[in-house]
Amino acid sequence: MIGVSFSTLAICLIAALVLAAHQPSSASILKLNLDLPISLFPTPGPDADSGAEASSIDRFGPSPNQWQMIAPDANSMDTEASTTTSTNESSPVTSTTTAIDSPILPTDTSSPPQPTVVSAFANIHRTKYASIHGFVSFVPSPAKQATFIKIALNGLVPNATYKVHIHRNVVSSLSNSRWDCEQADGHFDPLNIKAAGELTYQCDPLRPKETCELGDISGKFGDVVATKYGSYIRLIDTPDPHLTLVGEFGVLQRSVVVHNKDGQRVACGNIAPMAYA
Ligand SMILES: [Cu+2]
Repeated sequence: MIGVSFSTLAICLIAALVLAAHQPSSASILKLNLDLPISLFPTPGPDADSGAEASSIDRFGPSPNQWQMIAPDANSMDTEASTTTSTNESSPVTSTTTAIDSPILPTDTSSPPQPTVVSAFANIHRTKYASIHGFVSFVPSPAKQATFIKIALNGLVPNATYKVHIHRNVVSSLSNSRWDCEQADGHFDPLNIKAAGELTYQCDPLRPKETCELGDISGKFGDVVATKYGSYIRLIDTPDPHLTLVGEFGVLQRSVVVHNKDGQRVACGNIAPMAYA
């Protein structure tokens, strides 16, 4: 009997020790439970969106420790909301929503204003027929009712005569860096002057609108005649009253072709924007 009683006493003693060992852990859990109501339900402030912020975080299941870190931010939001309310009494909630929840979005979704082309320029390139270089520029007159044309060329045959036209299409270079002016297609003739009399076409500079293709620069202003050095430069002092940069009679995205006396296309280049306003 004594042996059994001793054994029972020993078991009771061990059980008491085990219970004592678990006591701190129980206290810790109790403390955590006491803390949770404070951190999970922050003190309501004037800002309803602080609660919305808490709800969105709650969906991702944060631990109580995370809430302890979040809580100060929520408080600072409340402070910010209070500040906003004091400065903007009419719509405090809207202001706070913008400050906290709205992503950064562009305020203006319309496309930026397009620049206006104020002049155009054709770089003139060589071909397999000749090594002519230069440019032809187009600058509107101050009232933009007419266009000044400037031509500068070199590499011409000395004292030879050439014609310069605006052609309908753009051109491109070949693999040997010589340009293919056949791509330019026909003359720029939006008024169909030549269609009225293909074989009898005769440009009269005194009646350009009625008798000249719009792109017939040499017909309206005279041929290019090279110097003895094979160069040519001219600012045509009378602006062309019918050419424009853009629109129905616009020269942009077309090409300039230089013909020799046989009509061969010996140089050409595309008319591109040169300057913007
Ligand atoms: Cu031509």
